[in-house]
Amino acid sequence: MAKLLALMVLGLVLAFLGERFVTFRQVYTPHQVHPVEPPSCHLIQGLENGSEDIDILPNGLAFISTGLKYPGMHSSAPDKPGEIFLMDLNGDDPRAWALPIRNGFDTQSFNPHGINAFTDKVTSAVMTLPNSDSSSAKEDQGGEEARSEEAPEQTFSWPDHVVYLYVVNHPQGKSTVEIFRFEGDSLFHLKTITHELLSSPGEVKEVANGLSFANGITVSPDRKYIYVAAVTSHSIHVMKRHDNWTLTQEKVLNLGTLVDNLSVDPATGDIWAGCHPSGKKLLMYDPADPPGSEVLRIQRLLSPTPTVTRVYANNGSVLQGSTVAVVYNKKLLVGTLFHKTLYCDL
Ligand SMILES: *[C@@H]1O[C@H](CO)[C@@H](O)[C@H](O)[C@H]1NC(C)=O
Ligand SMILES: *[C@@H]1O[C@H](CO)[C@@H](O)[C@H](O)[C@H]1NC(C)=O
Ligand SMILES: *[C@@H]1O[C@H](CO)[C@@H](O)[C@H](O)[C@H]1NC(C)=O
Ligand SMILES: *[C@@H]1O[C@H](CO)[C@@H](O)[C@H](O)[C@H]1NC(C)=O
Ligand SMILES: [Ca+2]
Repeated sequence: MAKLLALMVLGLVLAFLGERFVTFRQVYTPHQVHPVEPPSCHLIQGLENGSEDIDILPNGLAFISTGLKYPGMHSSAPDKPGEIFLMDLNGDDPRAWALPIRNGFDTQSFNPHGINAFTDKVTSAVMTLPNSDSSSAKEDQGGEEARSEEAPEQTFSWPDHVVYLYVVNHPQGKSTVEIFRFEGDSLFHLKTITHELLSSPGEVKEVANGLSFANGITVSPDRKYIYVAAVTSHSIHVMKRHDNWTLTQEKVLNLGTLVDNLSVDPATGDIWAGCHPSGKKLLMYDPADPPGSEVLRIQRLLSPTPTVTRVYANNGSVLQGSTVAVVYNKKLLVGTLFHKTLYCDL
């Protein structure tokens, strides 16, 4: 989202030059937010300074990046390093805690942006989740605010699998990719990738054009379609992926809101979109008139008549600047650029 904002500012400048006036008008369309909320939602304790990206493993463990700082963009904790939080979505009342990072990683300059978990099959690996009594977990999620109910001891064992977390990091304004191995209760830093291609790709092939602000990208469960959120044209583009890695556009679904990230529910194939009702409020942050949040579910996107449901909408009084919505087993997590994190039972 941050890169998106920087580009949006550029887009606005271009708009003033008359080139992209339509885009400009769309970004600034006032959008009244009427509240919508699933019956059971609450904010997650300890995750109130952004949760830009969320990735959920097939077994219900969610990784959440927090504390993104990006030039020209609001941050609610400018002096606090970023962190990666973990949540186990299998319990009734899951809580989140910061994962300690081991192996000499510079946590002070950690500024995580996008994250992706990668699971590798190996011969044998067992991971243990800390229970709620674990002293490090208690300290990390903030003392007396910790939930009083003791979670049962949980053991995450996934024989034959090792989980790696790939994190886009912006330490001191640079861009790197950090690779961590998830150790059940912490992250073990394996490697920092600093490559010139990260900032200016050399060999690239254009596979799609004409998108306005391509941001969230995801793949259909059968891997045949690519879904791209085109933020400033308020739409999702559906591309068919051919065996030779070319893409052809199948359809465009207009959603009337700034679509940020997309995720696919692996169980149903539904698409979940974190959206921004007002680009203006997001860009020019005013705590007295904050940006709102919106989550859309798109069912049967490939059919002639997809169903779009506004699952969550709020004017910013509860949740500001939603970037991502991810589901696991009828549970919904909504992340934000710099604000809180919402959990709902669907
Ligand atoms: C959300 O967008 C950011 C870029 O703004 C990207 O790094 C991240 O991976 C995206 N998350 C999802 C779930 O698509
Ligand atoms: C969020 O940031 C503020 C300002 O730095 C800080 O006081 C607060 O403790 C942070 N909250 C969490 C849960 O990290
Ligand atoms: C790639 O495959 C598609 C579908 O089979 C075909 O229409 C297209 O011409 C191919 N493009 C190239 C560059 O080979
Ligand atoms: C946002 O909604 C709440 C409750 O629905 C309302 O009390 C508040 O006045 C609204 N704020 C703005 C800025 O519209
Ligand atoms: Ca991601």
